[in-house]
Amino acid sequence: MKLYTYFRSSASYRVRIALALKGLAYEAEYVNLPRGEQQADSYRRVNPQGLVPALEDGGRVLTQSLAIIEYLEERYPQPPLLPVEPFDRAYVRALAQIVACEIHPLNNLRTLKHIRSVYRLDDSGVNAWYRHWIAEGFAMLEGMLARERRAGRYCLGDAVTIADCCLVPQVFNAKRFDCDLAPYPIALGIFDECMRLDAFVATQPARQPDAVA
Ligand SMILES: N[C@@H](CCC(=O)N[C@@H](CS)C(=O)NCC(=O)O)C(=O)O
Repeated sequence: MKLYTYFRSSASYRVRIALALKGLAYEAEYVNLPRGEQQADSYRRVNPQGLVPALEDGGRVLTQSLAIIEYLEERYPQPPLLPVEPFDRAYVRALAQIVACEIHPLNNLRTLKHIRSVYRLDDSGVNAWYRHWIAEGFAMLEGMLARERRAGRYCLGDAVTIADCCLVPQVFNAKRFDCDLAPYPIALGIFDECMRLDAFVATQPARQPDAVA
């Protein structure tokens, strides 16, 4: 398998975690987002969306991190990243989608570039935008985790799921932008537990060969 990835890409980090948890080896192809390599013709031939991650398996290309993780789950089921019971599966998918649909697209590189150039926001304006959507999204996550009371060490009990694969990279992003995460103790506790696991530690941004300060 070949993973097109960028160290700071949280969507790529989700997939790196899933691959690591399942013990799947891959070759990494680095796509430098600040340099705009995601827009290059050579990469657009791999993923016309111009986004990372993309995963090549058996000569075919998969895109969109959640679809990639679900593919890995179906093709390489052990250890499972989805629970067995349908309600539980929908629950962890919902948590994953709060991150992937309600937070991440609003704070993506191309969104930030767009608001900076079209609406003439300076650094402090962009940071305020970023922190606003982190606060809204994490309040949703924390609210759901608190109301359902189903978290154990991880989002659902004591087994890592797709929800944890999404939560941890989003916490990394929030920390990078100095967001206040104190109001989300359940989410932070889960983050701390995940970061005891090699699969989350080895795949974190700073440990990637393409990482730069
Ligand atoms: N929904 C997509 C999001 C992919 C995405 O937005 N990736 C970001 C990096 S985390 C990217 O490639 N951004 C490039 C850009 O904004 O130009 C997924 O889950 O894979």
